[in-house]
Amino acid sequence: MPISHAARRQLFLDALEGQAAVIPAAQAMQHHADVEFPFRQDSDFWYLTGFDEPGAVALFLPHRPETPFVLFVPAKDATAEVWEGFRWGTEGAVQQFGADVAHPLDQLEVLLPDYLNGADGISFRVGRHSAVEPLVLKVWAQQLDRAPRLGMAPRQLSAPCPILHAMRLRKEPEEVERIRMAARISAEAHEKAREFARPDQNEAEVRATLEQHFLARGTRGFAYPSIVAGGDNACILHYTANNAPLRDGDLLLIDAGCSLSDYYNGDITRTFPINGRFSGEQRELYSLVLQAQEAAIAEVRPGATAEQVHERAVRVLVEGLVELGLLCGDLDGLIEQGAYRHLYMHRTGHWLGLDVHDVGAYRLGEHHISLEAGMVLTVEPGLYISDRLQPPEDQPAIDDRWKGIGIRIEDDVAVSQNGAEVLSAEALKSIEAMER
Ligand SMILES: [Mn+2]
Repeated sequence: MPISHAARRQLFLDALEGQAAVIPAAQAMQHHADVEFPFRQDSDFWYLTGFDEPGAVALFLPHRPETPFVLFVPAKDATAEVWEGFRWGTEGAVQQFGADVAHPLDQLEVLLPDYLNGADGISFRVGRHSAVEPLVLKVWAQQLDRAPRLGMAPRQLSAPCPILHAMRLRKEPEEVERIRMAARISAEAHEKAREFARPDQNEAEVRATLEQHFLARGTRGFAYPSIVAGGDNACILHYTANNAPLRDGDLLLIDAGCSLSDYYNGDITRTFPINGRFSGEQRELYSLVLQAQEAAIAEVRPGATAEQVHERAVRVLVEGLVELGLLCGDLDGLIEQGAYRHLYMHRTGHWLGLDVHDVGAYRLGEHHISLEAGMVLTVEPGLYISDRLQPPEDQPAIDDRWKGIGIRIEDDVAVSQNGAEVLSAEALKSIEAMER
């Protein structure tokens, strides 16, 4: 079954309860001079429309049941299309994308007041859409001004995110299938990169291998800037320079995933010895991270929480670090005080979907969100012992033999009816598979 944007729109319209929603597309972004970045659609807009042109605006109007879905799109323009490519125009918006009515973008300002008239409220995310926000606020202000005479006006401006992001957090089976595909292609790229990598290459060559595979497999390319980090560079969590030589004896950490044509993403991290053999210290730490990751994945099931998954990883890591003499103190005390954070400073995972760090709450107040079948999250513990690392006063100094080691192992995991499915399992991670 293909993904049904129409079914999502119906659910969204029902949940709006009489409020009108204004959901803008992403704008084209300038790279330099008259050159733009490759276009990336806004995920909320994409989720509801599947329409991939910049600058468009979708209206959801439950108070107008005859025409609840209105699209404003870039107008057909023969000259512009010669330079920038095909546009669907208003006819395509209706025929291909199911809009009840479509208008050229330049009519938004004139027509928006009328469309929003009669709604109980306006649902619009402030702070994110600088081109559309002044218009929405102006229309609302005008309606409030006229309310005493008209006898009605939208009473509130609300955020669409709680509705929309609760929907996006719970993936349809067709979405899990797409993430499975993204994870598979990403896993293939990791396998290729590990087979390719050798001492004295540059990080950039390994990056090229990964991204060559993403493109050859028909994806849009990387989902986020690939991290190809040899040795100490692996201790920079968002390292993207990817231009240092790979040294014999170092580990190589690769955090990379592709984005499919419909924007579903893979997000995988693997770490392996560049020369094909772990040193003793590398092996100790790698097997500890792997043990933590497998224990954390084993926690993923309906009814558990992302917090429990994180806590499990932390407990295994801290236990192992105490055993290795890299932490000292009482296990529970170390965990409670976060005394491990100089070695493991990030969370164990995040939701994964149309955004790599996907939308959806992790907690509501004090209540942690329970995992449900159809949710997809990453599980990615790590350990980072930089050359520059200064442990806190009350923790042991770290011997040089442990320095310059950064390890993370990350898989994409779908919550299933009775447990979990590792979508990225085709990227190997056993100690034996990492060596050659
Ligand atoms: Mn991740």
